[in-house]
Amino acid sequence: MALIHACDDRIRRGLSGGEFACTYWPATGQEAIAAALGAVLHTDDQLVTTYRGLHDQLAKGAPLGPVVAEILTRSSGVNAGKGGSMHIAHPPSGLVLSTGIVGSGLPIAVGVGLALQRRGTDRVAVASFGDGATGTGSFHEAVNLAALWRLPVVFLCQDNRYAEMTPATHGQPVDHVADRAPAYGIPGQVVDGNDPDAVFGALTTAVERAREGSGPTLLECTTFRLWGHYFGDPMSYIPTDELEAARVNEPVGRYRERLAADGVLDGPGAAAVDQAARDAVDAAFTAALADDPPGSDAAFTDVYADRRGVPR
Ligand SMILES: Cc1ncc(C[n+]2csc(CCOP(=O)(O)OP(=O)(O)O)c2C)c(N)n1
Ligand SMILES: [Mg+2]
Repeated sequence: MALIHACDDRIRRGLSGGEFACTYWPATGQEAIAAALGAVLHTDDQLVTTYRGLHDQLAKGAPLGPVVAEILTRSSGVNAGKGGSMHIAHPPSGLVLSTGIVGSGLPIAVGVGLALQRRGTDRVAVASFGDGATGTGSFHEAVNLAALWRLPVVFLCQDNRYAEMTPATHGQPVDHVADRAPAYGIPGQVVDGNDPDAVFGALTTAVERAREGSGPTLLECTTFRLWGHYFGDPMSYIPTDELEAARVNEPVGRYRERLAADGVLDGPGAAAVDQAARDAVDAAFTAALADDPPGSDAAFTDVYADRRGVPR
C-alpha cells in the first residue's frame, strides 16, 4: 500500500510541476484492494485491469522501474514504451493487460479463465474493473458465460462511486453491484474496500472457490477515487461533505492506525516503510527519466504475433 501510495504521489507531483507529461488516472484511495489482491494471488494467476491500474499492476508484481518507464513512454518500459500509461502489460507477473475501453477487460478475463480451465490448471483469472463498467453489455455477457461454464474467474469491482463525473446512483438501478450476482446464480459480496484485511478474506474465499472448480464470484469492494477521474480533475461535481468523508476513510492512514493499535507497527516503523517506498519510487523515476523513448524503428516491432503467439 505504501509503495502504490508513493508512486501515485510521485506521478502527480511530476505532472503538476511540468517535469513530464502523460495521461494518468490516479489510484490513491484504492490501495487496500490492490494490496490484498497481490497477497492472495500467485504469480501465475492472471489479472486484467484498467487504465486506473497502477495499484493493481504493482501489487500483482509488475516491476516498479519498468512500469514507471512505461508510464513515461521510455524504451525500458514493460512494453518498450509503446503502450504508455493506459496499456500496461507484464505477462511474467501474470498481468495480462490493462485496458482503456470500459468493460472490455471482463470478457478477456473470461477467455483467459476458459484457457486455464481447459488446460486443467488450478490457476485463476481476475477481472478488476470499476462500478461504471457494470453498466456495459460486456459485463453481463462475461459474468453470464463465466457462471454458465463455472470458469475460474473472480470479478473484482472497485466501486469508487463514480464513472468519470457520473455518480453510481445515476448509473445503476440497484444499490450494490454485488446485488446483480443472483441473476447469474453466483455468489456476490460487498466488502469494505478500504480495509485490506476484509478484502483479503473475501478474495481468499472467492479465489479458492474458483481454484476448486466451483466457478466465479462477484466481489464489490467499496472505495473512493481521492484525486478524481483523471489527473487535474477539479472534482467540482463531488459534494464537499462526500469528499471530506472519503478523505477521513482513506485506507493507508487507517491501516497504519490499526497496525499501531495492534502493536504490529509503531510510528518510526511506519515512517521507515514510507521512506523505503519513496526511495524506491524516486530511483525508478530517476532511471526512467534518463532513458529515451522508443525510436521510430520500433514502430513495426511487437505489433503482430504468429499463430503461436510469438511476436514478429
Ligand atoms: C466503452 C467506453 N465507454 C466510455 C469510455 C469513457 N470512459 C473512460 S473511463 C470512464 C468511467 C468508468 O468508470 P468506472 O468503470 O467506474 O471506473 P473508474 O474510472 O471509476 O475506475 C468512461 C465512461 C470508455 N473509455 N470506454
Ligand atoms: Mg468508478
